[in-house]
Amino acid sequence: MERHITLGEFIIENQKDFPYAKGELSALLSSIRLAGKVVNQQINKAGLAEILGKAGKENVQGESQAKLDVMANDVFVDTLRNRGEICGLASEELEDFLVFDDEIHKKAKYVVLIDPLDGSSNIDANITVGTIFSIYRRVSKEGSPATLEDFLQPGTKQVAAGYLIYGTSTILVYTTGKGVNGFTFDPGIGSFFLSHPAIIFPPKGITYSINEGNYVHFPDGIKKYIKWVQQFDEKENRPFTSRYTGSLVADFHRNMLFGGIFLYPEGTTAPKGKLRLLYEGNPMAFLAEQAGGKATDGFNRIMEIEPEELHQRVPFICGSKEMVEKAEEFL
Ligand code: AHM
Ligand code: MG
Repeated sequence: MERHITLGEFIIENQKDFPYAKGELSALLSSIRLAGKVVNQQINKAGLAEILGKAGKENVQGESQAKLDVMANDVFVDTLRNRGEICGLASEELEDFLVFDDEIHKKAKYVVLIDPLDGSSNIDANITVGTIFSIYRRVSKEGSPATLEDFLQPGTKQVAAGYLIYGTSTILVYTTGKGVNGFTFDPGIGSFFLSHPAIIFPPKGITYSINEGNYVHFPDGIKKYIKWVQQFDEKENRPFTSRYTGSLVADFHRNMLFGGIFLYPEGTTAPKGKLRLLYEGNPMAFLAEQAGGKATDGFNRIMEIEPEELHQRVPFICGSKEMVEKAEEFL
């Protein structure tokens, strides 16, 4: 039987890529893996455990929280707090970042930003959702509590980023800046196994993902681009195919495997787009670039944008490099 590499083995094996590392990043990735397993298990039995539906509260962005949003947030916060690898955490579900300031955490080098359950409006319909994470080295002094500056770093400073996709299988995809690898969870064994080594974004594809219901609100360039993808051109395989789930993780994952472009532009109802720079845009941009794809707000590389606030939104165009460059020509 072919021997499959577990995520744990892979993390340890690749630790040597970080000459300064003392294993904290590996331990942190292992904590994320553990939290992901717990969330996966909860999601799988959600219909039985009466944890579907709304929590009856809104998050800081004024969006109503699903019970599973709250559950996933608590699992990640508790799991990462219980271990000593980070000094602070920011989440889509929390207005302010959390400072873990007992002695062991204060000495930690890293901070984490997460969207604990992305696409959660889909969950009650049993459609794919995900968890997105982004990891930075702190800029504040080790030994002191984490500060806002630790979280407001441009995406180029990310040490690692990734997502869990809870789909037909559960897959953890991550990068530490040396390519992108995906690991499928085997629920019988309880481990993630390397199933998608060295993922490469096809340079172009025939799929576009956008919430076209917002068409009237889009800038002219985006409207023209949409008309262009729908135009007949046999040589270029147009019209392209439209695929949009309402879960960024799912749309991104499909496009990365098969080639495609995802767009969430600004519009009159969402002047800066909907997606959040720090825990949606940047981690996905890091993965996209590491796989040979591209991510832009239309004019700037996503990862070079200087963040100003924790829950900042950003127009987001991401996918196969040639497709993103074509879209930029229209803007
Ligand atoms: P969420 O983090 O609150 O789930 O919102 C982000 C999600 C993305 O996963 C998805 O791409 C987008 O919102 C869909 O938005 P819309 O319903 O406006 O098309
Ligand atoms: Mg989200």
